[in-house]
Amino acid sequence: MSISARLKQLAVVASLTTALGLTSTAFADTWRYAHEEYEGDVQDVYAHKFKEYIEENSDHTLKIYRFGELGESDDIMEQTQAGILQFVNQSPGFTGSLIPEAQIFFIPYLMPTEMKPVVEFFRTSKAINEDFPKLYAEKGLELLKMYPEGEMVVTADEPVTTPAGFNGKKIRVMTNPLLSSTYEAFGATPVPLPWGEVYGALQTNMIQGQENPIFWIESGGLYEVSPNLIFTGHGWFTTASMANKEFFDGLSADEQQMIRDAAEYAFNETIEHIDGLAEASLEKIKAASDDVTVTRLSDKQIQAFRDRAPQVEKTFYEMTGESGKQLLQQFKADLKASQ
Ligand code: 6CS
Repeated sequence: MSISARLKQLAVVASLTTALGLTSTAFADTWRYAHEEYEGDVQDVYAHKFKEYIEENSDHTLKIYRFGELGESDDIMEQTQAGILQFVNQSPGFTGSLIPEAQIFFIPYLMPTEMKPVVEFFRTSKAINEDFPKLYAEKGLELLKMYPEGEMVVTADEPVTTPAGFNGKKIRVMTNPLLSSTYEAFGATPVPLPWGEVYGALQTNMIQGQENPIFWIESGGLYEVSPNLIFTGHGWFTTASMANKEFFDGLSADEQQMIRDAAEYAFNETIEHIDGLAEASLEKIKAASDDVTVTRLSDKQIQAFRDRAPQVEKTFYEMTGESGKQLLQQFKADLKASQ
């Protein structure tokens, strides 16, 4: 068959497909999903469970890209908004610069430190499951799940127990402005950096500390260059999985439901994975290094940091206006209901 005859034949197939209401998604596709972490880390567990469900319940395959394979967190978000990737897992620590309301997770001492009520909150919260999807949709994103990864722990060049102890210390923060305000309120000098620069900056003493969940402090080897772990109890590392909205809207209702079910399945499996993960990771860190110290602030010491939370809340209102105010009200009501 000549090339022009073949092209004509393809055009007929394409118009028939459209006439029958079939989209390209009726065929087996390879979808692309990028996240921010390494093999076996929490986002990687979530991604593989999501993949497992999709591949068992459809003809599609999911190709997963880990940290660094396609760039930094902001790069994979750009690629998703541009439709190059169908799915992305990006944490509000970075999304906060795109969606100011996502910075709500950086108001300190909003969330309890215990895991059970935190998980219940993510499962049942209207703010999380109804209000946030609308905010993400405005940026061309279909929010699938927000989920916790672990309690935030600060690491520094010495054990810090008071806001004065942070004076003069440069502490790395993820790149959203509210988190900088939190560390300013805590007495430190915040330094926003993408993840790829954190280890080197600690090693060369360009920064003197950072915050992250314990599993990440272990898997990223942060304890090697920032060995003093400080449990301040001020928040949880939260992350989110989402799809390019145009891609998602173009799928059939059944496929959209299958993707939502995959996200639900991945959420439940990930919650099981993080249960006990912080404790196990801390044991690994202690076994690997004699330099590590662990400081758990007393209630009185925590109060000195907690007293600084209202000024961060005020900054959140200034950054987000009426929309942020309503979201925070709902967020607090949902937290109360989940405890
Ligand atoms: O601190 C960060 O930037 C990274 N922390 C975690 C737990 N996951 C990914 C993120 O990029």
